[in-house]
Order: sequence, then C-alpha cells, then structure tokens
Amino acid sequence: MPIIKNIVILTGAGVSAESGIDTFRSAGGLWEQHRVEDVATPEGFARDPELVLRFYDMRRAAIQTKAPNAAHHALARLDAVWPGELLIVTQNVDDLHERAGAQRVLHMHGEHLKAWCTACDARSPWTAPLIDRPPCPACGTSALRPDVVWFGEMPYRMDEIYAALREADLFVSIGTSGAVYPAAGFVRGARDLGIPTLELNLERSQGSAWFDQTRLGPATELVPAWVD
Ligand code: BJW
Repeated sequence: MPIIKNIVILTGAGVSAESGIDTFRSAGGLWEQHRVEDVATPEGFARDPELVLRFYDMRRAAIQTKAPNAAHHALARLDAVWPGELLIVTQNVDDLHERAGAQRVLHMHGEHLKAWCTACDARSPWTAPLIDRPPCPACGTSALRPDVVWFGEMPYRMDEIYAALREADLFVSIGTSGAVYPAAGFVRGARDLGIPTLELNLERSQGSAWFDQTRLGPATELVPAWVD
C-alpha cells in the first residue's frame, strides 16, 4: 500500500443534501423545477435577468438558514489534522465546508455569498438580494451578478486544481453525479496519473467505472467512516 501524503477531494451537491440543500439532478432537484438554459447560462441571464436574480436570491437566502452536516464536519476534521497537502475542490456554491471549519477549500463553480461586478470585475461578499439592482460597492454601477459559474463559462482556478491533482496520492469524489465537465473528468485525469481513486456517493456517478473503489450510502455516514 503506497504512503498517502497529498489528497484531492472533489465534492458535489450530495455532500450538502442532508443539510437540506437541493441537488440538481435528482427527483425534485433544481433542474427539474427550472430549465438549465434559463437560469444557469449567460444567455439566460441576458434574456431574463430578473428570473435569474430571483432564482439565486432565493437560494442565497435558503443556504443562510442551513447548517453543515456530519460530512462537512468530518472533512473539516481531516483538513485540520492532515499534515500533507489537502485540497477540497467543491463544485458547491454554498459555504458549508467553511462553516464546518475547513480551510483548504476551492470553489470551482463560485460562491452564493459573493457578487461579481461585470463592470469593474470586483468580487464582494454578499448576503442580500440582488434583484433590486443594488450598486457595486467598488464602482457604484448596477452591474452585479451572482459570482457563480454558468454553463459555457470557465470554472475557477483550474490551474491550481490540475497542479494539486498532479501532486496527489489519492483522489476522492463525494456526492457528485459526474455529469458536468471539467469536474467529471478529474477521475480520468487522476487515473491517467496512476493516482488511486475512491468514490463516496448515494448512487453510482456517471464516471463510476473509472474509480478504483466505490462506496455507496449517505455522505453523513460514509464520509465520517472514511475520515475517522
Ligand atoms: C448524495 C446524497 C447524499 C444525493 N449523500 N450523495 C466535455 C464533454 C461534454 C460537455 C462539456 C465538456 N466540457 C465542457 C462541457 C460543457 C459543460 C458540461 O459539462 N455540460 C454537461 C451537461 C455535458 N461544462 C461547462 O460549461 C463548464 N465550463 C467549461 O467546461 O468551460 C471550458 C473548460 C473546459 C476544460 C477545462 C476548463 C474549462 C461550466 C460548468 C458550470 C456548472 N455550473 C453549475 C451551476 C453553478 C451555480 C448554481 O449552483 O446554480 O454547477 S451546474 C450544476 O452542476 C452546479 C454543480 O456544481 C454541477 C454538478 O452537479 P453535482 O454537484 O454533481 O450535483 P447533481 O445533482 O448532479 O448530483 C448529486 C449527486 O449527489 C448524485 O450523484 C447523488 O447520488 C448524490 N447524492 N444525496 C451522498 N445524501
């Protein structure tokens, strides 16, 4: 068994599901209630900004009423004690990893609690609604949008993610369907680099066959069992 020093952990909506935050692709999930093209693309935002801002205002308000669960807490414990490199690459736009105490978190699809000014490029902490077209704290124009990555946009900090993967001795994927690229491709990248891969999920992801090992069950049980 090779010695594990550096770990990359990819998390998806399934890690926050038991905190009461809707996933995207399950029955009753967000994409069953909304057309993806309407609410999660730059074209949808250009067509109907009010619809998109209302959708994100509702979700931004909702996450502030939720709390981290046992899976977030277990990952935060691991982050606190792990002596090697560790990176939690999350596709989630909630802040539950941070509220559980994790420090080494990278939000590749952005954050609900930030607004991005498309006029001056400033990113500002944001908890309030955006629907009223408030001014950007940096430049005063009304060009704020949610600081999230929509389809067709470039996910954040990809160079850092690929650099961490190249140095990793273990890749773990938790609660993601493997339906959205480039995150869905990380397991194949890890495999090509000869890195052991582990999937923790309620159901098998689309890329399940690429993992060396898959454990099925709820994140609040599987993640603490893996960490502790
Ligand atoms: C539990 C559980 C419990 C439930 N316990 N588990 C290559 C091939 C084909 C297409 C493309 C490609 N490359 C790019 C594309 C296009 C596109 C894409 O992927 N399309 C696909 C639909 C095919 N990708 C993009 O446009 C991306 N940009 C891009 O690629 O730029 C170019 C580029 C290329 C290469 C390198 C660098 C750049 C951008 C994607 C942006 C995604 N944005 C969203 C919205 C964010 C804002 C918001 O929240 O509204 O991100 S879409 C949505 O999906 C969100 C999520 O982060 C993402 C992934 O979803 P996730 O987390 O997997 O959730 P679900 O619901 O799908 O799955 C839940 C899972 O949890 C399931 O597996 C359950 O089993 C599990 N679960 N309860 C444990 N209790």
